[in-house]
Formats: sequence, C-alpha cells, structure tokens
Amino acid sequence: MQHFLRHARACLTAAFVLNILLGLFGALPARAADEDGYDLWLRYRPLPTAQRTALQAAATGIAAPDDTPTVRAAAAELRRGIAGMLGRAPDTIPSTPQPRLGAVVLVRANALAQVSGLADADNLRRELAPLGPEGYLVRRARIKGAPVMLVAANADIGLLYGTFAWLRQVQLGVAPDRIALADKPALPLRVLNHWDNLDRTVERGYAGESIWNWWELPNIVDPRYTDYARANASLGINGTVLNNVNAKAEVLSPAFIAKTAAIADVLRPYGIRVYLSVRWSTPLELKETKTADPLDPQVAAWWARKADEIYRSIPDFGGFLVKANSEGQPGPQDYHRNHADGANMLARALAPHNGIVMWRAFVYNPPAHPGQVSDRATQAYDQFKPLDGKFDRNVLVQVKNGAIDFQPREPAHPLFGAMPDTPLMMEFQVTKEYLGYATHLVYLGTLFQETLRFDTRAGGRPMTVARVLEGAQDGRVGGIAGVANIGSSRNWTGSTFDQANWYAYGRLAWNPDLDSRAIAREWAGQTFAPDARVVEPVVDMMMRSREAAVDYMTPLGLHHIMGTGHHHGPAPWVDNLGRADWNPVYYHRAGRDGIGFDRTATGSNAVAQYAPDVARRLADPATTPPEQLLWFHHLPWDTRMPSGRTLWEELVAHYDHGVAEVAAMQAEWQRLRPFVDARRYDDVAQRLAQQQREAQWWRDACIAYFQHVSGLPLPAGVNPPAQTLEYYRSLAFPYAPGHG
Ligand code: GCV
Repeated sequence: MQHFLRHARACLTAAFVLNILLGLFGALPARAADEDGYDLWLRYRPLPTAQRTALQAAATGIAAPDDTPTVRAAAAELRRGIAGMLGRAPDTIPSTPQPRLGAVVLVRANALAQVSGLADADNLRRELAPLGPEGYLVRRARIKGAPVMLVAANADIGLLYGTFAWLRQVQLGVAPDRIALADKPALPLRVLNHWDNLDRTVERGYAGESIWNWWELPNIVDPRYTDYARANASLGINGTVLNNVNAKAEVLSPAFIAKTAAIADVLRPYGIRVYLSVRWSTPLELKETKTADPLDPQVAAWWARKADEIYRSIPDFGGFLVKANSEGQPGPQDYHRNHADGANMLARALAPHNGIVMWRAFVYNPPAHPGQVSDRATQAYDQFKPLDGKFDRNVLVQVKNGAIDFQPREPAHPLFGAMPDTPLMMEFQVTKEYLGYATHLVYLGTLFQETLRFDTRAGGRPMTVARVLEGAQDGRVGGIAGVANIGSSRNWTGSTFDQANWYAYGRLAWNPDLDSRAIAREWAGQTFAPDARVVEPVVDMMMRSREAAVDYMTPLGLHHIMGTGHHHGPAPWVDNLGRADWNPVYYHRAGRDGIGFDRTATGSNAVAQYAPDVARRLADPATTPPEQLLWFHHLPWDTRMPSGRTLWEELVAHYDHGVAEVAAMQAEWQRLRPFVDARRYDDVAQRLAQQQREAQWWRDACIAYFQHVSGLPLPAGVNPPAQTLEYYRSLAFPYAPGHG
C-alpha cells in the first residue's frame, strides 16, 4: 500500500510538472509515425485543425481543363496534396463556364475569357504577359462574386509550376486566402546532370544505384520515374542529363535511344527534357567512321544522322553534354582542333531540331614536360577565354563553380564574366564527393549562394555570377546544372538532409537570388513540420554546417587534400601520384617556410584571370578574404592574422572549431527528438555521430601532418592528435563508394 501511494504521488508530481511545462511551452506533439523519406518535401501530411478548416473552404474542388498530360499532372498533384492535407479528396468540377465557390481553378491565359463571370480577366492577362512561357500567377479571384483560388499561366507548364508553388505555401502553413504569387524562372535551362553509368553504378553517387534501370527499360518503366519528375517539377528543374559525362559510346546505340525515349515519355508532362552525355569518339568506336576529327565531313555527317535518329524517337530531345579532352576523355584536341571546333560540329547536327550542346570547361592537361608544374586552376581559362564568341548560338559552355573541382570552398571560377560573348552554364555538384558523401550533414545552399552572388566586376561594374548566367553581358542567357545526388535509395539521396541539397539546388536554379536560409526554412517546414520549434533549430544546423565542414577539412583556403581517388577523408601527405596536380602536396605546399599556393604574380598568377578590381584585391593577402587566403597565397607560419593569432595557431583553431560545430549540431539534433519520427531521427543521429568521428579524424590527421612538416609545437592548450601521423597515413578505404 505504502509503495502504491508513493508511486501514485510520484505519478501525480510528474503529471503536474508536465502540465506546467505544457502550459508554458504548448502541447508536445505525439511522436510522428515513422517515415522513410520517399515523399521528399511533397509529404502533404494532415494539417492542424485550424489550417485544415481554412483549406477546406478554399479547396472544395479542382477545376482544370482535362486536355493535356501536363494539366492532368497538375490536377493530380492538387488532388494528392489536398487529399493528404485535408484527409479527404476534393471534387473534380468543370472549369468552364463557371467553377464553384472555393474551387481551385487552373486556367491558361488564352482561356480566361471563357470563364464567365471572372472579374478582372483583362488585368489577369496583363499580369501574365511578362511571366513568359514558364511563369505563373496564383491568387484569389472572384467568379460571379464567389471567391476562388486561381492558378493561371501562359502555358501548361506554368500551371504545373503554379500548382506546386501553391501547395508549397499551404504545406508551410500559409492561410490559403493570403497566398498571392507571381513568378517566373530567371534561367531557361535548369538541369540535373546524372553521373550514372549504363551498368547502374553512379560515379560519385552515395545513394544506391542509378534510378535508371537501363537493363529493364524500355519495356519496364519504374513508377519512381514519375515521382522523380514530380519532385523536379516542384522545383522547376526542366532538364536532365541521364548518363555520366564519362560517357560510353553505346548510349547512342538504337537500343539505348529506345530506353532514353521511354524515360523521356514519362518526364515530358512534367516539363523535363532529356539530354545525353556523349563520348567524343563514338562514331570511331562504333567503327562507323575512320576518325573523330570534327572537321572531317564524314564525322559531321555521322552526327547529323545520329541526331535525326534520336529526334525521330524523342522529338523534344534536349541535346548533348560533352566532357572532351579532360581526364583522359577523347576530344577534338586529339586532332589538333579546339573546343569550339568540336562543340560547333555537334551543335550543327542538333540545330535543325532545336537541340543544344553543353560543352564542359572542366579541362586540365598534364604538364607538357615531366617535372614542369603548371597551375591546374588556370587551365580552363587559358583554353576557353580565347574562344569567346567562337561558339555557335546553340552551344553553352558549362563551367564548374570553382577552378579546381567542387571543393568545400572555392573562389568563383575566373571564367564567369570573362566570356561576355558566350552563354555560360554554372555546374554545381549536389552530390557530396568532397564533402563527406551522404554521411556528413552539409547544407550546400550556402555554398551555391556564395558563388552565385560573387561579384565578378566584369567590365569594371557590379556583375554577380548570377547576372552573368542571366545574360547581363550581351543578353544571351545561360543556364545552370547540378550533378545529381539521386539514387535508388528509398529516400532518394542517401540521407534526409541530402534531400535539402537537391531542393536548394532546384530553388536556386529557378531563382539564383533566393536566400539560402529562406530555402532551408521552406525545406525544413515541408520535410519535418511547419513548426518553429522544429524549423528554427533545423535551419540553424543547416546554416552552420557547411562552414563546419570547411573548418574540419580545408580551412583558410586549403583545397584538394582528400584521400586519393575516393576523396574520402584527409590525405595531405600524398605526394606520389602520376601527375603533380593530382597530389595534395601540390595544392597546400606546406613546408618549414609556410603554407599555401602562391597564385599571385610571384607564383602562377592565377589572380590575373579575374577582372582587374578582383585581381587587385586577391593579389594582396591583406585584402584577400581570410577564408580564401591559402588558395591565393603562400605565407609564413608566423603570419599575423586579423584575430591576432599566427597563421599556424589560426589553422589549428579552425580545425578545432569545425569539430566543435559538429558536436553542437549533434546536441541540437538531440533536442529535436520529440518532434521527428523515430526512423528519420535515428538515421540522422547516427550520421551525425559518424560525422563527429570523421571530423575529429580530419582534424587530428591534418594537425599531425602540418605539425610534422612545419616543425612547430602545438599551440598552448590544444589537444594533441589521438594517433600518430603514421597511423593516419596507414588507413585505406578500398571499397569506398562512388569511385568510378
Ligand atoms: C565525372 C572530378 C571527379 C570525377 C568527375 C570529374 C568531372 O575529377 O572526381 O569523378 O568525373 O570531376 O567532373 O568530369
């Protein structure tokens, strides 16, 4: 009895304390049901009661013309979204002549007149005119005095984009009657680049196999392709390159053209065109020509015939992406021709069909003489700048965000702003080859934003990279590409937080001026719950995550000191690879005298490739952004930093800070436990724990190595590395994923 009373008292006290807590902080939600992440940000979970009532009134039915696959896809998405959020499906009602009160009405600009009783039709048409073929208008309107939710556009794809935009707002908890949107994309080409091989392996892929099941195509079509299309269309992505830039000739065989056509059929209603990466020497390898010289008429004729063949199966085929004379791939230089000769030959084969060529500028050659060291960072500019204005109108030059290779931080590529007479495409890497794969939580929105907002000062005036892509220099608009992080994993990207990188890429592709924090908020609200108690900590973790990775991997402008081949983990000591510019020691140049790559006039003079205003700033360590210091300068270890520390002390402090940041992210995630379903919570928690171990490893191995080469003692109060340098050097990762 005594025991019972004690127990009852304890329970009452606990209940009392809980009541007070709930009174103070609001009711804790019951822990949500497990989710596997398949639904991405299109979860459409039931809304809280108040919002549900509002949506119920605003979405009694869907009125949409039932005449094209794209509009049908929009109506289906509306139905799915509303049904999910309300718990009951909306009615389907005719859109003309008069949809009823509270309907969501999809209408094309040229059909506005047929909606009888629609107030303001003329104004609506005027508002729509500048929004172009892909834009949309979403707002309340009145039909015979009754309020409706109008999604209007000049073309079907705008109706689909507008639908997704409206659903996004509703999912984020915006009251339906307060949603008013008018938007259009800034860039016409918003493309994903899959580095997917025909055997379903994925180069630099960390999310399972390729989603393209080439073996089973074209007769067996995975429904996942439709969900892929929905997710991309929800962001406005309108193109996808299906295969790896390290391409195989077979992708242009009749069998693979049929497989590509089957994928194109699924993606078409969602406004997504398919493209293929092509191997320069394809006709030669298929033994259908005797050379691959771009100026040989037989070669040009072969490509023209091949283009005709493709377009017979895929009338809206987008075109080719080409990696040529890069990392061992064949190209026009094999025949002493230049990149423009090669790109233009392909462009002429595609031009009659309105196809385009995306020609990559990711090139670097071995030094002409053994022992000679040229700066890899200067080579793309050296090869492409002289070709400005020499490309056909349907060629775009695709430039990586930085001049080396998707490092945790790179200065913007000097080609942006330097080719005013050539449309340029940005190439970002969404998959995290150098950023901890799908294991580390690193939100790339901040990285993308940093490059897009970089002021090139081209022409001596403000000119961000985003404006360059938008054609501010001569009106020829470019595009944007992201190396996809998508695979066959149930959650698509290998981890929940890697979904955010796909999301952020797509949103910035639509509007390069969007703010990465606002994007993170949108994503978190849709992916977890539109509840500030979840969104704010999640966003905080995301916003600090990339800087944390830079700090524990490559602080202060260090770069390319990762493990050989797989790029996993630290390996600053590597000095024995076949080419000088594959070795980490080539990039950090650390020794007794100091550390960093001198890219000023006393070194490789890469700074001179930037516009004069930028070059001047980067030439002087005092005016170089501290986060890029060792990218541009080789400095003595005792250089005094703005913080008052020496360079050596500063480097160590950054490594320590990176590790501490991961610990802070872990703690933040632990506090989110009550708000996130157990399955996703545990998965993220395990990844963060692994990230913590690997951040510590990066920090320890790098400090051990740089201490060894500098001969300096550890700064006071700093913990020594857990293991010896020899231990870190001995680690091997023979089966690391994604290594082509
Ligand atoms: C597709 C880096 C990657 C390669 C990739 C290459 C490229 O070197 O490590 O895997 O190859 O970039 O972008 O072409």
